[in-house]
Amino acid sequence: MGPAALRIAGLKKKIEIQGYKVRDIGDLFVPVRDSLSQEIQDEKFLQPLTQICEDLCGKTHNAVQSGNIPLVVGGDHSIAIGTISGIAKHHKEQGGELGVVWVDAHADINTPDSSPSGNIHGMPLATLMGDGHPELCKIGGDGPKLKPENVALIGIRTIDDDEKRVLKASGVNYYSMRDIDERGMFRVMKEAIEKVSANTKALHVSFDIDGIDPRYAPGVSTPVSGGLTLREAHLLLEMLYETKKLGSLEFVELNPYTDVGAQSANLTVDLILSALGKSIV
Ligand code: 4U7
Ligand code: MN
Ligand code: MN
Ligand code: MN
Repeated sequence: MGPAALRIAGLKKKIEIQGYKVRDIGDLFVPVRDSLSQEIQDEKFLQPLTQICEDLCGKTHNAVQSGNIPLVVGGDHSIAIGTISGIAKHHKEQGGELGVVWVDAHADINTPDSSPSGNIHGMPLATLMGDGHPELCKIGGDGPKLKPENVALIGIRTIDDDEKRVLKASGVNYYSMRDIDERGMFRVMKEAIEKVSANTKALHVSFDIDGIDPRYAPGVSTPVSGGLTLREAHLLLEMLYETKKLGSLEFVELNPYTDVGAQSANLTVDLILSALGKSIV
């Protein structure tokens, strides 16, 4: 439902007004959840998610290879496995690495062993660094897609007990809400950008809408209070645009069913515009 709400909010038109040529390639094939067997549901949709991510990987790979900027919208954050595998594959073919800024209330770095829920949307970051379900880890080729030092997690404020250990041992750069409270978004982002740019050819942003405080973005499935303000979220994306290295974007976890009117959908469109260079003056 997320992508449908963004289309109704005028996403394509608004990006075009900013001077881009936009092609909407439509929705990926996603089977209707309730039509799937009990066995597949018990496996937390691992098999359909693998197919969706393989499809998506091919599409983002094509997009970056042909010089386009893929903008992926969702939907469940599991899709980041497909999105990033395709983009990282392209940079590997060019002998370079991808840097990622991951905005989220959660750390999304659970492994199948550490996860309390088994839900794959809590595991994409670990999967992309090579620790996850084998069928997901091999999408876009064997081996890890991201190096931990090229990743920065921003806005985290709820992490499972075992996941904390995984996060600390991972080598990923992370900035919790506490860090943003203390240092402000500007200084946090300056440092995060320095870290993820140092050894990379291009940057990608994986933006989970639940990173924003639910008073601004209620339309998510797993709201956590104490999140980013509207302006903090815009500043983060404005700064990423200004690096001139942002080559791909993903905005996920928008859930129109829990939205208040179209508040979160409209806000997501505005955030995407900031990431694509819209400035106040
Ligand atoms: B999202 C969780 F247990 N950590 O792994 C898990 F709290 O993509 C939540 O960031 C994951 O929205 C949230 O299931 C995934 C849980
Ligand atoms: Mn989800
Ligand atoms: Mn989240
Ligand atoms: Mn997430």
